[in-house]
Amino acid sequence: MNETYAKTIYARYGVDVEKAMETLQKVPVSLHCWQGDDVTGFDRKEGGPLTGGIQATGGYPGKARTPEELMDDMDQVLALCPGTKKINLHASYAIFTPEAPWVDRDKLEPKHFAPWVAYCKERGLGADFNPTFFSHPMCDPLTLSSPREETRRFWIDHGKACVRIAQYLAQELHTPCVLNIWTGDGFKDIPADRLGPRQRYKESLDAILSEPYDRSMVYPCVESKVFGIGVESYTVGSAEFCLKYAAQKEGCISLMDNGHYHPTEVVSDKISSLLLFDEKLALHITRPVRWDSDHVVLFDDETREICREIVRCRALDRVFLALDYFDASINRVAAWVTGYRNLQKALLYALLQPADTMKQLQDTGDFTSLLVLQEEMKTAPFGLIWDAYCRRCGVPLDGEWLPKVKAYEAAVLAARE
Ligand code: RNT
Ligand code: ZN
Repeated sequence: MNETYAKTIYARYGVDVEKAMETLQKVPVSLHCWQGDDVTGFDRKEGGPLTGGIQATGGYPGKARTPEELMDDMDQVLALCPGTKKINLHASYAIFTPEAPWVDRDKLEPKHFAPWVAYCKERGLGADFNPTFFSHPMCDPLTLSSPREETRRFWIDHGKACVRIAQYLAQELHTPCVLNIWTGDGFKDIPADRLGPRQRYKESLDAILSEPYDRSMVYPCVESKVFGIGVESYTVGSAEFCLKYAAQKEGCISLMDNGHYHPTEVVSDKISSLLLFDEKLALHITRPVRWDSDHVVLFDDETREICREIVRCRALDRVFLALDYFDASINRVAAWVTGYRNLQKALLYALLQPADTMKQLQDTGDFTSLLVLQEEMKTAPFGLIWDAYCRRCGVPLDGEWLPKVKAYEAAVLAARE
């Protein structure tokens, strides 16, 4: 009844609600495994700090300590989120077993991810992959751009191992695998040589990507950044470096993380330019608060605008969408679910805009009508359609999922130290 009424309102603006829901249900969104354990991973028995200029702040209890716990937590999240899911793994989440004992990152093999493949197969998920160029003794602190040959060799070998693992994930799961390369390489203070590290980074990337892979199944990308904690003055993999690297490297695409730009720069304005020149584009959806703080993704203006750009460019099948945040100050499962559902909301919101009408108003110079229409769409009965979408996907509605997370917290998370 309510849903029917909501649909008539959208129909007034020429929006086909059924079609929007049907489209969204098929768009893959990658769930980042690292929200569940504050980017710790399983390959550092001795512990050690999170490095690379990123930080997970907060000490909320219940952090996942083992692969089993992380998988259990991810199951909770998957059950509470609508849409087509992939999972996003970092190399540091390799699972060591008697059949696949511990090796250092330069020697990782597909078998160290066999339990993740089993996990994905049981749930019909695809997987994306990331080499881990941080939180490791071989960061000197540079990695792929280090002047030390031995350091670069180690990390190039790590990168190549990850190409092979990405190929394995794609093959086993019959789903394309995004292989995202990000390093925190850079300097705290003003460098004496900006070119040298970038030249070495380029050569290291070339060496990694000389490893053979199937171009239709593995999508390597380079993620740029403006600065990190302790790396305030110079980032090797800057925006220009990554854009130019991807532009000239066959098969390599750009990844934009919306926490990685100057504070008034927005990724929503960059998407159309990249899509004009590149077939594919990858995004990390996050929320920067004053800096690259990786707060939980909200249903906020910029998240909506990013999604509207993708929809308006008719590029839902050309953009790889992944979440990237880590909040250790609240229930981690709730943090995951909130961000995932918010990205779904933003995508649905975008699909419910009368994009063609708006474009026509712009092209005919009727900016008055455009402004009015844009404002009216903000209060269209979106919540009712969101409910309908959740029902259609068989997941709880808003107001229904948090009690489930709280129950899981009481029964499972609270028992973890
Ligand atoms: C860091 C980058 C990077 C990481 C993950 C863990 O600033 O955003 O994507 O967050 O690889
Ligand atoms: Zn990122």
